[in-house]
Amino acid sequence: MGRTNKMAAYDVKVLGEKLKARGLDVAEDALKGLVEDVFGWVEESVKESATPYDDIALGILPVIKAETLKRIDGIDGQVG
Ligand SMILES: [Ca+2]
Repeated sequence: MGRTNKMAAYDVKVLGEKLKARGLDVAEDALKGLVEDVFGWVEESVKESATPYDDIALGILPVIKAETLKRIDGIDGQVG
């Protein structure tokens, strides 16, 4: 439960609605691919960047990615 808004944490329906508003009406498989690519891109960038300030993200990104993918997998109501 968020403290300042009514969105449930990591609610993939909210993410889906945001993408739809941008003209991206994506199904479960496409959303999984999108999340894999975005998180992969961020992780690679964190490792390659000269600044040490983003390194802290490396510890938490895999956790957020796994949680997000788990929730996306529930979109079609079946595992896989
Ligand atoms: Ca599924």
